[in-house]
Amino acid sequence: MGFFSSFKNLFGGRDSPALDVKPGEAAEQALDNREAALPAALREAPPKLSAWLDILLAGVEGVSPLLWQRLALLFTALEAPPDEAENFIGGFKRWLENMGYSSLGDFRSELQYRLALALDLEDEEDERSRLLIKLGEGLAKTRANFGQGLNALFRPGRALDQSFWDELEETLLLGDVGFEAATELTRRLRQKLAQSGGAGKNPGGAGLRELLRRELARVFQTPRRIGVIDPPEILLMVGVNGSGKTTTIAKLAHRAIARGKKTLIAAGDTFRAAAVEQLEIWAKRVGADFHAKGQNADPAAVAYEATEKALKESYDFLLIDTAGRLQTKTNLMEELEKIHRVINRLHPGAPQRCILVLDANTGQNALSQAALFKDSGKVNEIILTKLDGTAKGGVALAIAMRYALPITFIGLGEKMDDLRPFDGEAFASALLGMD
Ligand SMILES: Nc1nc2c(ncn2[C@@H]2O[C@H](COP(=O)(O)OP(=O)(O)OP(=O)(O)O)[C@@H](O)[C@H]2O)c(=O)[nH]1
Ligand SMILES: [Mg+2]
Repeated sequence: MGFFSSFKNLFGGRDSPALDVKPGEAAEQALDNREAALPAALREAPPKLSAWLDILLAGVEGVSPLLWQRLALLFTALEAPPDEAENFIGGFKRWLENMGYSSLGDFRSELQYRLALALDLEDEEDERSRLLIKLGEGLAKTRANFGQGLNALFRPGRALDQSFWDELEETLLLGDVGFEAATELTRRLRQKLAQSGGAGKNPGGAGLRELLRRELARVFQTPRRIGVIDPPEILLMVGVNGSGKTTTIAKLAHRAIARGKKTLIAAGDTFRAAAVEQLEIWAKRVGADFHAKGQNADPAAVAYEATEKALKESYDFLLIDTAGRLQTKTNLMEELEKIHRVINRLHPGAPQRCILVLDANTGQNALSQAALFKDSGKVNEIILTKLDGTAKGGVALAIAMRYALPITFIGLGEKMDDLRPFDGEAFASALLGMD
């Protein structure tokens, strides 16, 4: 949707709404004046969702009729169909109630996130800069390891001798990049310098940093995949316990629902009763439908029934949770294989996405988990969680370099809007403190 341009045109083409103000009521008059001035202020603001929100949320302290009025103004200005505004506002109200949030500070970021998704704004520059800020904050610890070492290393005048390359490798290792990736990155950087005819010359701190940034970003380039064609899109979430499968399912469902997708969540982790309950609570919070058979049920049976339901009731999206361990002695990989089989029998080609969730805190251990699941779990995508607050963010490089698996999303916190599409360029910049 040409949101920014349509927004500007709409406001540009209109006069401020006529007001019916009672004379003498100064405070009310001032308020009304402020409301009337909003379209003009929006028109003059930089074409960015965050700038518009600054204006729309002026004077809004929390959940209040004023908030709904301002959001309605945004949708009206866009000439969005009335039910779109109603759905958005209704959905957001329910979410606020469920979360128990009332003050703006608690929900502003979620509001912006939802608007960006509902209005297809994620690729806009605004969203990107928000991601960079978030990434920068999330990767602060990793960067502390990396950045200080690199600053010392990349200081002007430093000779590019063997000790330089050894130190670079060590610095990369400190950021949990792993031995293989650290050696390979150092080799590539050395080669790049040689190719540019400056093998022994130091192009200066910024030049070296930029060369390294490009090499890091290149590691994350994976071939584009064909999108899902045959709905429902079925997604199987796998990974060891505690990696973040259940919360990530909730976050993905939240994103899908914000995009208007009919979403079903299935409780295929039948290992603990609490796992089923936890997922049900999440489903309610994000407004997804839920299918479960309780604790100890056969996970493949849950997956089968959920797929049947999703096909029969025309769901767009089905997310299936799985356990990181099993009650019986059955091998976890055999169990996952069985789940794949039963889903595929009902819906050929599905599950289209088998996502391995890895906790960044586990560092190099995440690599062995990836090896295990990749060989036997039919994984075709990775989500890396808990990148906030870990010093081991460099593990993303090790994973991307070793396995031909795209990292699609990263977890940067526990809130619903803390799951972000992975952007290799942004990640490389954040890692090197170049945002
Ligand atoms: N800080 C942070 N915490 C996260 C993130 N993702 C998940 N968590 C937390 O990690 C913990 C485990 O998450 P779950 O989603 O329950 O993990 P799981 O893989 O389903 O675990 P099992 O069901 O035991 O196998 C929870 O406390 C989450 O809130 C993240 O990106 N950042
Ligand atoms: Mg779980």
